[in-house]
Amino acid sequence: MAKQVTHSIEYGGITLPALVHSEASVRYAQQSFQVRDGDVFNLTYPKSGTTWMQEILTLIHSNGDPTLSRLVPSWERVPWIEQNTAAEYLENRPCPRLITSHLPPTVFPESFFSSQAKAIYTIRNPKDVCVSLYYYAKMASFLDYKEDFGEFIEMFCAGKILFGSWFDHVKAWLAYRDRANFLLLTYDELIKDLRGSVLRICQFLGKDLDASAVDSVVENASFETMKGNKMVNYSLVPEDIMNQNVSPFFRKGRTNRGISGDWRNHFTPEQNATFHDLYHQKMKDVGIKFPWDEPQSEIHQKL
Ligand code: PPS
Repeated sequence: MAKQVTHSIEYGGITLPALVHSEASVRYAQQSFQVRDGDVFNLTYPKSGTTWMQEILTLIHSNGDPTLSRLVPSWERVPWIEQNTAAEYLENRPCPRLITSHLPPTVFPESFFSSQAKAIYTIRNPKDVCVSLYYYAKMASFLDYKEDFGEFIEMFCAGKILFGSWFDHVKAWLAYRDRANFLLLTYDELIKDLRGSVLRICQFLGKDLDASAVDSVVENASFETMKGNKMVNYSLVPEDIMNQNVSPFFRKGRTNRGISGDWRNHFTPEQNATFHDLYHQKMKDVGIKFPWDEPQSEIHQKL
């Protein structure tokens, strides 16, 4: 299916959708935005749990009270620093400011690196990111789409995609993982144990929530609640920009609780083996075991 894609912009070697970014907005983020020690950043490569963390952070900072989550769109509560509206939303906001970004460190606000601001980096199985992005590209006017999934994987692997290569993004941010103000989480562990993850985040942020407040965070950040909340499910975005009849922003997992491992329904064994070879080659020096890591030999045995 041919799709008319709205244009994109280039900044510092990465491509961003022109719909909500400009060269000036990304330059402002990188060079002018003044990070404060009380700021909390939600960092992700796209389709890795950004919206989920926007909701979790909002709810933790409201001590589990869902009022704000139900009244204000997620992109205003936890705005992207690189988007055109960042200054308007953030400059006069008191701390703690909750801020989202898909930017890699190379173009991230320079003042962050000398600050005490906290950052949570959420990483998801890249094969699931690729599948999620495939459906998103199908429904969103501002993304390049290839109907053939094999071609889409090639585009993803080559990093010919908005926000650049998954491998570059992840490896660049992982270099900061030993800092005290940096928390590394995986989408997969949020799926497996949301309550335990919320408690880890609370501890990292120094937020002491009582058990009923934690329960409320978990309930209101569940897949079902978020899918039904028009302040996070992107139903406020016009259909010509995001057509959720083509594919919903919250796709339905087998369990109806979000999807971890949906790549199994999309990758052929050959595509999986090729992806794994690339993954191993690119990630061999990273030194972290992720929940999705499988021995290379097993992948090739399955062929
Ligand atoms: S974006 O466009 O980059 O902001 O997308 P992002 O929010 O990073 O990723 C969207 C995927 O996250 C899933 N999601 C959730 N899964 C489980 N539980 C909760 N609460 C939740 N919230 C968002 C969402 O369904 C997208 O994944 P896929 O696999 O496409 O469904």
